[in-house]
Amino acid sequence: MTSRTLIIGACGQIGTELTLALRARKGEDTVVASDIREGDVDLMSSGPFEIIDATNKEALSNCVDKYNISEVYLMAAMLSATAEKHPQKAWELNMNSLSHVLDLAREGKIKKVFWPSSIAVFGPTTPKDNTPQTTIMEPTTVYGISKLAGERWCEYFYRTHGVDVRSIRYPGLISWKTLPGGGTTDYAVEIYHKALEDGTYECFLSEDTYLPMMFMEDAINATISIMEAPKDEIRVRSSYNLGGISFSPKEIAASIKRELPNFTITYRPDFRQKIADSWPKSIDDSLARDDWGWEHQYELDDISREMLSQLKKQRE
Ligand code: AKB
Repeated sequence: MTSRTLIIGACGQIGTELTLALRARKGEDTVVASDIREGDVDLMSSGPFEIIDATNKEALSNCVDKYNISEVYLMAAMLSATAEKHPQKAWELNMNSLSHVLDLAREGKIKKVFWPSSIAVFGPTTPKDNTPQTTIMEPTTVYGISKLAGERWCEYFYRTHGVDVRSIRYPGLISWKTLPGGGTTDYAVEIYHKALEDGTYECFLSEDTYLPMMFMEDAINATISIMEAPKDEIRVRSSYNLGGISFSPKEIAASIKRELPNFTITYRPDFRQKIADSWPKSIDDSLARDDWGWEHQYELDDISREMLSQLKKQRE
């Protein structure tokens, strides 16, 4: 039987675009999408889809057997802001799903695993500018703690059981196809929607809060590149820093104004400000560039042009 790829959490912000990109690349039938609930029609109609709770090991194992799965992308997770409201649930989802997938790989049922980490693994004691790959990591959010623990599990399973697991520390991701849900960097997507709907946006972070960010197309390219790289090029088995660009709410507003001169922004920081303040402002991703040839394409103004033109088309 043909071996297939399984995306867990396929209806989320990254999962949706990753599933469509992998189907275009590998063939629609060979990429199985799964999530706890139904999602985008394009995604559901373009290939196999299964409802699966990522914390249910038996359901995962049955799906792996049913479709002869050899590669898994585990994209299901509760993000930083929602996780602060439901810490126990976040911990269970983020950790149990990873533990099940790593276990299935250790048992030899899966050959290769992708698992997303995040800039949230860093904390207030981490150097903030051009944050190095290896540095102080004392995350203060439950999401960050789960991602840091997950990184240690990945490296442990690689070293102890030879599991071929690969990972990226994603920055904030900006996309027009699917809305993000429950993250601290979500403002950088909401702002484009509000710019077109209302011409104004009230930002939940302060104007000078710099965070590392990336356009979704770059993130998808990075994800596929790291998974397709020869095994011996992947020297980091916890997770690679991935930077892209870095900007503040004031700078993204200025970039939108270049396209929509009447756009205005106001600031009302909420509980997410504290989370953002604990994260890096920019990331040193030279190891990803050296090891598997990572390169970003989109700068802030490219992202603004693309976001506004795609969202305008969706509204027509
Ligand atoms: C979040 O804001 O929680 C995520 C992340 C940076 O991992 N986008």
